[in-house]
Amino acid sequence: MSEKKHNEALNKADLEVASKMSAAGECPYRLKYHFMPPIGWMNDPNGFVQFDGEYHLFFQFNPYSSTWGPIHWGHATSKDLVIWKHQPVALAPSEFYDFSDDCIHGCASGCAVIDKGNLILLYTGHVETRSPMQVQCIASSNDGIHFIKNSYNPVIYSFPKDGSKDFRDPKVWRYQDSWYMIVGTKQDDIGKIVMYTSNNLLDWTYIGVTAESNGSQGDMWECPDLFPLNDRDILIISPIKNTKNLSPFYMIGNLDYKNNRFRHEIEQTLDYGFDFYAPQTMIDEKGRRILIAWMESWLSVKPSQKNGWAGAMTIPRILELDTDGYLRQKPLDELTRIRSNHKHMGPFEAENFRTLMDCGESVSETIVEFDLNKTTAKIFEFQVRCSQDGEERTVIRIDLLNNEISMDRDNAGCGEKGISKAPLPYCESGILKLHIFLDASSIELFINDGLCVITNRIYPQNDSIKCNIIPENGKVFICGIDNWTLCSIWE
Ligand code: DQQ
Repeated sequence: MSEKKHNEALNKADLEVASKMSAAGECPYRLKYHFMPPIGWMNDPNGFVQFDGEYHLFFQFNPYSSTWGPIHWGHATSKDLVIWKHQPVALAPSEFYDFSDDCIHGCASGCAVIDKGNLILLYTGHVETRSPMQVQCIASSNDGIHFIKNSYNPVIYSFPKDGSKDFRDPKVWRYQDSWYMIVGTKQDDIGKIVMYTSNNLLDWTYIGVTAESNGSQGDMWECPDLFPLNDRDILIISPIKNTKNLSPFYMIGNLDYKNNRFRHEIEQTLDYGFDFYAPQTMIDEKGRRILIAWMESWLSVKPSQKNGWAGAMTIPRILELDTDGYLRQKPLDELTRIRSNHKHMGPFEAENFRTLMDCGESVSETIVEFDLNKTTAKIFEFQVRCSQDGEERTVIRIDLLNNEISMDRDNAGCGEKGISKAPLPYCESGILKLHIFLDASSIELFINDGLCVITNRIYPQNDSIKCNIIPENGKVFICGIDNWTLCSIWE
């Protein structure tokens, strides 16, 4: 009975996608090698997993509009995390625990696990007008494409005594012989994660609070992720802003299963850009811990909305722990497959404004290394996506006096403005390496092999493709620049 309702809602959503798909394709801001929805609105990545050799990415999806609305789980698969194939919608609001007549909320964020050869999705059913407002649910599939909601849903109905009605985004993993689930929540304006355990994914026992904000780390913790990396555990949180302007952060520590406590020594911002939220990780069959995030932010101007779509994912990033204990995020190796048209420049010195010919294409990858030992300028800029007259530009500014690196999009086109600032990572060798991924409406900057990352959406004109280097009061020494055009992953 309920399967019928769900299938009807899924068919309706798929028909909507099929009928509108060509419209979005016309938009100049469609990305060439980043994942994005076929049409409609997309936010958080969900259920990121490898199943039977194939990568699956689900996402918060409203097929009916380019703004947030009745939330479905969109779905795509990939053999290499580079080329994606859109699949039928996986989950649609249809039941008392995830559907309401106002149809605003629905199947909120969650994760995927594999159990007995089935692909299992765990998600939050959100009905704003009901109490409890958010409940945890489960759906399963044996072919990885068609999902049936469990008749036992919701598998967690009430929020725990340490939480509140904001109780969402389950992340589940297996440890020894049990399943563990963390869920984001809050109480008295303190963001928290709470933990449950289960033997069968259906009956869950509450354990308690695993970690919580120290008062300045957000009043609600969304989309938690907790996983081992080498001999440490990493906890990732997307906090709702409290007094500080918080973006997703990670903590490096250890999870004490016996006492259900996560203790950490290191806390860092995951990405210093404006457009990075709800990151989710998975471990693949090669043993790599891979992260992907929503490359967008809730409140920004989104120029693509008038063309019927909004939202994109970052490129996948491999997470590694450095010998000094810090986290590095490295661009997925497989992305080198879409490189073409390689150009190399350098070494050279620049003393004045200089345009780097052949280096600013709108869909490209650039690696530039500066030798800071030989550089005398204390401040210098590397500008990308510049118009011929230089009026339009996205500015990466290196400030050696204040040990700061920033990305200024005040003149970057028709999107949101603002300057993202990050501490310049320490480099003993004196070599500063910038690894820049440009797409039609995005820039991701990896600094010193991913010790620091800045991700932003930018909306320059198509022909703003110049690249300039601008030293201030001194010389900049460039060891070399490598640049590639990147090919489209979409047919
Ligand atoms: N977005 C989802 C929630 C999550 C939030 C709803 C984070 O489940 O907490 O679309 O972006």
